[in-house]
Amino acid sequence: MPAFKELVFSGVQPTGNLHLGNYLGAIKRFVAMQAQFECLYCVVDLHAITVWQDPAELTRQIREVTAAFLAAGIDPARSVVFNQSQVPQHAELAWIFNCVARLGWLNRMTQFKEKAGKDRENASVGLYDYPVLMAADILAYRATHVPVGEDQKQHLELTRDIAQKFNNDFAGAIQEQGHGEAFFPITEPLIGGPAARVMSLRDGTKKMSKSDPSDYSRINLTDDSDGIATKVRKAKTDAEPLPSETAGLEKRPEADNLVGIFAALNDVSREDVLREYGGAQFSAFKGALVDLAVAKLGPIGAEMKRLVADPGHIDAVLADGAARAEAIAAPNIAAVKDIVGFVRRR
Ligand code: AQP
Repeated sequence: MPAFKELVFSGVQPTGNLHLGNYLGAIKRFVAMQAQFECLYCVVDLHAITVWQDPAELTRQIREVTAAFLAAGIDPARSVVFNQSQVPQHAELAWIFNCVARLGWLNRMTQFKEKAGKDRENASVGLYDYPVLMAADILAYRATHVPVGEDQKQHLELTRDIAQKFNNDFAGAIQEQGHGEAFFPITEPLIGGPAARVMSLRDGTKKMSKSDPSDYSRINLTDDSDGIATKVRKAKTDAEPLPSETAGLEKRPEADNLVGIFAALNDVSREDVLREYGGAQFSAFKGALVDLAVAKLGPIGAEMKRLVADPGHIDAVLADGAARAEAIAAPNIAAVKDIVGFVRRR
């Protein structure tokens, strides 16, 4: 595999209720990556409409996710911050990838099965095709690294399969046109840390999710201190005190979840947390977790509120990011069209 320039891409859907899972599994890590990589962070509005979105709400939520990016510490001068629908190359490449990806591959995607539920016949074609668009999002930039939560692992494997198949199917043209052995990198998923999968506060076996009907299942980034405190205090736990070692968290999903959240918020490991709180009752541990969560999330929520009050500024950030994103994607997609054999305007 030839060496590709290191580039990070990731996205978040503007589908409301941005929560602690989105923050710890994704956005907080996006911020950290800026020190090491050139990064593109995308508000994936084309993905959002795979399920019905009220138009006015969608507009509001695109700005709110952008505000969350900025409030959390993504620097739009350094990283490219934009919304997907402003860069037409995502949809263009998705169509070409629709013709590379196989039905059998998509049929295995568990997220579609979960999201479509029993009424599969009534799900949108877009929801089924979601992972192909995600591959296009990443590969339009020939991104080499993608930080995501664990729930996206299977989709990233599909991205790798699509890149590999495209490189194989078009190997001759890729070589002839001077791109070497492969046009697309085999993207590296960056999944990890103590909060790769943050679970619901009401049920430690279910992922914390935007669409959970219970607001007590998640901490929203816009929750105020009282809201955060109430939700942490009401979080489901068991009757035992915290163990001193991580092995003691096995088969205790709620305890494991709260310890993981504490560790991720404080940039330490589960082991470090248990070294300090092993033997503590949940009432004491939850008190410490409330203080930590309010200290870390309070300023982000406040800054989000300040930023969304100025939609003109947010829209300008997105427009600038979209122009910079398109400047990277456009030559890549032009090259893909040549590789595939399309005749194009020059
Ligand atoms: N619970 C989670 N723990 C860790 N990471 C998570 N992510 C989502 N939930 C968790 C990560 O957040 C990023 C953005 O997610 P998304 O907006 O693209 O959509 P999603 O994964 O579908 O988010 P939800 O909350 O789970 O939405 P619904 O309820 O609609 O299914 C991704 O990197 C994701 O891994």
